[in-house]
Amino acid sequence: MASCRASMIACLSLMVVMVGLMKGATAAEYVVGDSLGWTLPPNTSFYSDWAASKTFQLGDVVSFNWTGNHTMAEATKEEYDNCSDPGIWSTTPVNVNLISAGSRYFICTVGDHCEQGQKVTITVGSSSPTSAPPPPSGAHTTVASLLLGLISSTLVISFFTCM
Ligand SMILES: [Cu+2]
Repeated sequence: MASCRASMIACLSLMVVMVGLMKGATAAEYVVGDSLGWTLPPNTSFYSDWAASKTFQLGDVVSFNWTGNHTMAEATKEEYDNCSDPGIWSTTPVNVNLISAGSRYFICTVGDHCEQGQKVTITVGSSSPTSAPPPPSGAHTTVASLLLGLISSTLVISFFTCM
């Protein structure tokens, strides 16, 4: 049954392509502070402005990179607001995977860096009314998921037909 095998191979290749498309559509990597990186900012609103200019989605990665004497610590909202040291911090570079919705708080624990604005809130799936509408990649992913489901069921059917 050569034609049977050929159609199965075609389905499998399509699946691989679809999975690749879905990954491409969902995952984005953001470097905190862009070219400035994670350091003492020029003003206290620098990192909140930076975060406000992005739309973070589930599956995205936020990357903290720096040189010199800094740390990156994930804090509670209270620790973030008061610039108090959570006690556990990381050294450069740190990649944070955004695997859940909601807000996460990051600060530098060195000296008064946090007070000077080296702190950032990353919010995934913001429900705030000022947030921008979701980018078309969301719809793209939904279509990809539907197609993937269709292709995999075709594959299963052709598999049993071939037997
Ligand atoms: Cu610092």
